[in-house]
Amino acid sequence: NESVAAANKGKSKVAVVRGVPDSFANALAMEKPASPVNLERAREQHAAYVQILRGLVQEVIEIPADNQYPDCPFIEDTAIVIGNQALITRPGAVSRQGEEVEVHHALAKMGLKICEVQPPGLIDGGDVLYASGLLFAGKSRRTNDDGILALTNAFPEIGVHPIKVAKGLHLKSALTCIAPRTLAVEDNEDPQAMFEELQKMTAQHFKSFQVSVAGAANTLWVGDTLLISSTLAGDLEPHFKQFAGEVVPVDISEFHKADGGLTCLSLIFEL
Ligand code: CIR
Repeated sequence: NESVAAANKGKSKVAVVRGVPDSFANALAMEKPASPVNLERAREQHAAYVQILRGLVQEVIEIPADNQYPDCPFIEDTAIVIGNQALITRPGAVSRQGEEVEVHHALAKMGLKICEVQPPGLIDGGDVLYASGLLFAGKSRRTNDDGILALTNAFPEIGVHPIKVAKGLHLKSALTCIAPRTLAVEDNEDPQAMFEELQKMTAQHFKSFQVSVAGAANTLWVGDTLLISSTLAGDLEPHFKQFAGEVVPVDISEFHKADGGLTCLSLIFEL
């Protein structure tokens, strides 16, 4: 979106992250992981992820963990920020409702314009893809029509395309943007159907890069750098290289155990 791009000119990139609570082993997971979450390793991996972000953005803001919310490191789900507007979500999982309160405070302090999702709306940021000026929202087990309506009202100048997420957790579990008009798409039936739906709505606006490993299409594109999961997408590093100046494999295996990917662990925007 050109008006958003113009408004962002001269601004600096900020990442907001949230620490790993002692309760992290109780984070939600669709399937019980093969080995239990190792809290110490999760904290090391989180610190390494934050360190990488420090090299890619001007400022990293860390919100302390809250033991009451085992899933709180997955901060992406609690807000959608575009330009100077933030939509504070109502997370779709009941155990996660309340995580957004501290994020609301932090974003308000930064001077962002804030609006909130009202009940019965539910939306997780993991279902929101902002790619090449277009906004897509997964209609998933976590995000409902009222949540998508709240997103539409928060960003009226952009307009939102809803996409059905039948199987996975979130829209961005299956596809993410890796370069201008280019999406990494998991090579499975459901993600392929989502990509086709997306193409229909946008008159073939996007190219796709097919990713064969489950979860490996969740990448994080910051500036000219693409973060990929070292454990899921490490073998694909040479292929990803055609899209970005630099590809950085990051080990977040402990977060994968709780269905988390690279996008989930931060909110990144221009301020
Ligand atoms: C959850 O089930 O909500 C967390 N265990 C994982 C959230 C992952 N977030 C994301 O993909 N944006």
